Amino acid sequence: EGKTMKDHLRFSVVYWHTFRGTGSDPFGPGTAVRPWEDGTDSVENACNRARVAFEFIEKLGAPFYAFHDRDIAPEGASLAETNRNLDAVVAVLKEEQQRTGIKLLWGTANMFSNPRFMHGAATSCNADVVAYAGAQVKKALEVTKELGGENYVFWGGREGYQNLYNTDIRRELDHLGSFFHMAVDYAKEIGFDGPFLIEPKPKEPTKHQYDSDAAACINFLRAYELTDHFKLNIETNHATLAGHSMMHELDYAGAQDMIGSIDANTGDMLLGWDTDQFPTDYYLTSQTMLMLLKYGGLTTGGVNFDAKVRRESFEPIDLFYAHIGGMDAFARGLKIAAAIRADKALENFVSERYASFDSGIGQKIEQGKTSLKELEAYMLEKGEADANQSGRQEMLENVFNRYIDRA
Ligand code: GLO
Ligand code: NI
Ligand code: NI
Ligand code: NI
Repeated sequence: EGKTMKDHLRFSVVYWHTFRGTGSDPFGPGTAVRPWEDGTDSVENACNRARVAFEFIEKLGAPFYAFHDRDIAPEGASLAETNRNLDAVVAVLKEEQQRTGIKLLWGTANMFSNPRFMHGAATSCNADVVAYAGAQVKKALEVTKELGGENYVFWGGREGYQNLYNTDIRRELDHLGSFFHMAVDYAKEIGFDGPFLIEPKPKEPTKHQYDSDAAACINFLRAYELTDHFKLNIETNHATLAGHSMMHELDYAGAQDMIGSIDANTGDMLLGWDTDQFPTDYYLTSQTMLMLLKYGGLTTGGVNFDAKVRRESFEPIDLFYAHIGGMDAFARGLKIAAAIRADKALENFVSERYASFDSGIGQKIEQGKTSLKELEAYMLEKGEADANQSGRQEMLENVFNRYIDRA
């Protein structure tokens, strides 16, 4: 398709797990060895961390990175001070981007860690929290624009509910819809023209997240007339938490032209939460790349490693091993997916399987040019023998295995 492997594998390193991750888990505090931290939450430390981050990304050879506003700079005593802190670190990031050529895949606002967001951000029951969230997104958009970010992401954070007895869903969804419209308007005003991406995720941190999966997000975007400005950022571990596969989420979104970018990681069959492990499974990376290729590949999006190393093995060198393992798994997955596509193996299954739509009544159905009356007349006249059998199904998993073995 005239694209190189690099065009398809726009790898991106996340600031939060990689440079801010402490190795903590629900049962204990951090264990990570982080020589770049001086133990303070100062702007100076943040600027130094930014330089170390770029040294890491540069050595890794990844073309992109992604951050939340609060990953890169400490919060101050007031919004104004917080914004000044951000500006100071952004100046360093900008220098480092220019020095290395590394680019910002996307920026986003962390509207879930600070206790003020306990009941959500745009869907909070407190209007002042919604206002604060608005101010935060305004600044995060400015910073993303300043750094040439190619997309801007909204993961729902705490946009959801714990309890229906005290929640007005209709109002909260309306607030979220108008919040996104304000973001679209402001992006236009400052000339930020990258796509906005919603990142679907169910179950955490609220019991029910409004953006639970691709289908829920797409429905929301249509209902609030936002589809011109938004696509999705699809994360593997979120797909599985929603009871789907990554392949399902990508295919469902792709069929509606809604794939924007991916957060690449993997869940663990034995663990029930967003464990954010680095992807190493060729089946998974092949299936992911197969779906991305099917829908034309990534354009502004990337393969963003929203992943962390496990608690028991967190030294700086592990960050290299983990990313390199993930990159290799995706490169191999891309080769396998490309081989499957070159053979048109799956397309052939699909065209054979739907052959009855190529002519006659099938064509009419496909083109929406028939009616229930006509379908009944057709059936009565033809007889239902063909309707009583739907043909042999191939063992497709076996087909997939053939390519995994070959590549
Ligand atoms: C959490 C999400 C989160 C987002 C990030 C950017 O489970 O994966 O890390 O990717 O906030 O939107
Ligand atoms: Ni993510
Ligand atoms: Ni996640
Ligand atoms: Ni995650």
